[in-house]
Amino acid sequence: MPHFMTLPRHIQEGEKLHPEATGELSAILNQLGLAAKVISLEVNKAGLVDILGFTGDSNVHGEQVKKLDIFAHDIMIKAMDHGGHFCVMASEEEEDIIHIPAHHKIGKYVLLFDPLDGSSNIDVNVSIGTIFSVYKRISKDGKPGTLEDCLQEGYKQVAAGYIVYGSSTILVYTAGHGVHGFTLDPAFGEFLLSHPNMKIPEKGRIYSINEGNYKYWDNGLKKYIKYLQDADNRGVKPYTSRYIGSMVADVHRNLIYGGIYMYPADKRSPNGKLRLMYECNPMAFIIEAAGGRAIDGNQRILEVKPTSLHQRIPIFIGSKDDVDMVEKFLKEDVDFSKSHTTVKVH
Ligand code: P6P
Repeated sequence: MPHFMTLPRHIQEGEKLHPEATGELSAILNQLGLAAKVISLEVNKAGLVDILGFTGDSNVHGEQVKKLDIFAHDIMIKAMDHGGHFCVMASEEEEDIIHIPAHHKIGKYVLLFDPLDGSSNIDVNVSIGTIFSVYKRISKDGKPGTLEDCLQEGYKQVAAGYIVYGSSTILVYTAGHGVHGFTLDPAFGEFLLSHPNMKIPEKGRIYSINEGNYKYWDNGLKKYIKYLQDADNRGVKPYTSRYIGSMVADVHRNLIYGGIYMYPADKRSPNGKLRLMYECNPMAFIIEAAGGRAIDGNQRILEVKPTSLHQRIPIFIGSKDDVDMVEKFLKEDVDFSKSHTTVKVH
């Protein structure tokens, strides 16, 4: 791996390989890298807020101390609203679409993002993440973007990525030519290529789901989870359960080790919990680009026709064989009780 392969250099070299690239997407990705560095700095001192006397709504400098997810939202807006790349944006933290300020040039891209997913984990120092999704506009150039620009199927994304703020800060993105991971070197504030051409193992041994909801699950899902737990009875290495409560961290681990993350519909949440436009679509775009799958139980996440900005959707995402298997249980409601289960074990 070439030394000192920074995010800007990697994007620029990627551009040379793809003449159709306009260089604008590169500028967008570089700006997102800048926003990630600023958010990472703040996230990494979150625990110090109380110790350093940053109490309540104002800190020692008399500045307004915002909740970290609002801070992350503001940073994403400030970093992205003036480059002339976007016609409209949308955030998990904002009910309506976000227009580009009148005095800024209106661009031809659309940005949707979850500024800080898993923010309830901040107070207990558990990994959290930022997720972003980029589309080309479909409305008339030169005018402010529209809600329709934001409500496009996931397969139309031109780029997607996430930043996971964990033991280190890692930015993972795809612009349709492979999935690439960069680790932030805090010594000089650069993202350096650490995971080139990421591919998710075809089959994993990790499943991620909130088992506290077990009694609300459909029978097919209950049977699938029991099937995983009995893997050793079939001479297969048993699966292990890993659930951090932060989708970006769980999906990132499964991207590297293999496995499946699930947030299903259940009797209490008929559409699951995760948001389609700025959580499931970008993560599905990345995982499919890395050779995995992402479904809502019936169809590819990326083919779901969006109906509203903050709509929720069930998601089963990860290693191809694992998603194939849960799909079988969800659709065939496999009769697990029979010793010779009809589900073929790979
Ligand atoms: P639960 C965080 O709030 C989040 O959106 C995902 O990052 C995470 O996987 C999930 O919700 C956790 O939800 O209901 O299991 O606590």
